[in-house]
Amino acid sequence: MRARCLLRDLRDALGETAVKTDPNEISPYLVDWRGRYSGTAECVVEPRTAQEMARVVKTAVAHGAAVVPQGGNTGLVGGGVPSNGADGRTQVVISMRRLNRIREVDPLDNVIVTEAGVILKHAQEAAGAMGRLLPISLAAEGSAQVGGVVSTNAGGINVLRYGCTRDLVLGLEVVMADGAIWNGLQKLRKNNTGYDLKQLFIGAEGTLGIVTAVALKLFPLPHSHTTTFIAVPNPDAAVKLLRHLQAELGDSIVAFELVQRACLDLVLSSVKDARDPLSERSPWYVLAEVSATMKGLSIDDLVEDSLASAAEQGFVSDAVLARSAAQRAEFWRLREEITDAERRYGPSAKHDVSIPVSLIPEFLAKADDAVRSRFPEAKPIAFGHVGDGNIHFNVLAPVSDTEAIGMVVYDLVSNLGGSISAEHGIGLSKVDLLPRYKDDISLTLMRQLRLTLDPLQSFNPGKLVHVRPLEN
Ligand code: 2HG
Ligand code: ZN
Repeated sequence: MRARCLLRDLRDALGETAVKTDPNEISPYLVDWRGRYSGTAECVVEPRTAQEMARVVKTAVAHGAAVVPQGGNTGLVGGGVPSNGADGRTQVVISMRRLNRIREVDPLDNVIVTEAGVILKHAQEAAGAMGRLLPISLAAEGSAQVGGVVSTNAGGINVLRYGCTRDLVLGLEVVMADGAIWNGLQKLRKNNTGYDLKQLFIGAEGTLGIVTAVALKLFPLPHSHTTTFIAVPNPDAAVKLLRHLQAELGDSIVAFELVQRACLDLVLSSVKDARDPLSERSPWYVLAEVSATMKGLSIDDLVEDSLASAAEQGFVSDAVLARSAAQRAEFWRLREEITDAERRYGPSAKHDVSIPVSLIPEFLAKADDAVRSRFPEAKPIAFGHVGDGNIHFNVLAPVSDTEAIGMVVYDLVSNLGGSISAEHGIGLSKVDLLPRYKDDISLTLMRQLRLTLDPLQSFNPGKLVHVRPLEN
């Protein structure tokens, strides 16, 4: 009876077609793309404006239902799908799909304002059409949406040069738990009038409010790129190579990705037409991208000279520069296909961790040893954004071993002063682990914030942080 009223009120608020209940139609919204997390929902709603979003929230709250905002459903921690453990409450999935207007691209203020459901790639293209760069870039950018990028504080490949999403957001529009629309969509680079409220919602995984629009910083488009696929003997050499290149080329190094040979093998064996760019096998590789924002610079020559001197010092065993846009795309495809190739191979335990860059070699050696000795069948494969200390230490292993492997890896990360989530977030996958690795004062503050901004716990229940400490 209650659910029928909820549906009727949602339809009154949004119109018939924007409230979906057909099981076939809504089933893709109830499970994450890896098939690891799923739950049930009364319906999927598709608001088209912030005002409609406010109506959805008010209606759901009035019925005691919970709302689960969902963007492109490309997340890796189960943050965007309904949970099974929402205390038996009715859940409404909010698809951001139709909230998809680019409101403004302003090349003078270097700002783009997009709604939350805009696909990241479309936002990049809109900025590019005005001669500007939106630097947030990740493998899932063809389906990830801006609202999800903000709500997970996504990282990606360009963090080394441009920072993560948190550093790139100038303003937000957010629907609060009481249905109020907070217009914090400012374009200012400086605003020292108290708490930086937008930061609360960035990386909050939809637990404090629902982001409906975002103002993001834009940058000059680079005039040229040099992309190079480099064989390195070990991770220690990769870190030394990074510092060597930075000393010579400064912050023109945009991306610096580490790839273990096992990742390349996975991609080569499952991606059509993929081929090894180098003739000899190497245990580790770096994919680096250097870009020049100044006109007329021949960076290929500078990069070649720097790689030659790095080779003399033993940091590089071989390297090849992309000689065309197609080859550049090919190098990046080898890196970006790792996640899909890993999924095709079978189940894996994912560890999206952050470590001080200097400790990455120690972490990789210790984690590899610890996992292989305790789980002889498991196969660690490591890759990631070594330039900013973010390693994806994934382990091909049965789902039943995921938790135990996680404990081994995360304890090591914690002992090295790292974080159990660098860029993917907490979602459902790490919500029970967070109290083990985060200090009590932080947890208390997070709970207080959550209860203050969403007293009835209507936003994305069961994700990110439990509002009450877990019983031991
Ligand atoms: C990447 O860096 C993504 O490609 C996905 O963050 C990482 O699949 C993963 O674990
Ligand atoms: Zn990543």
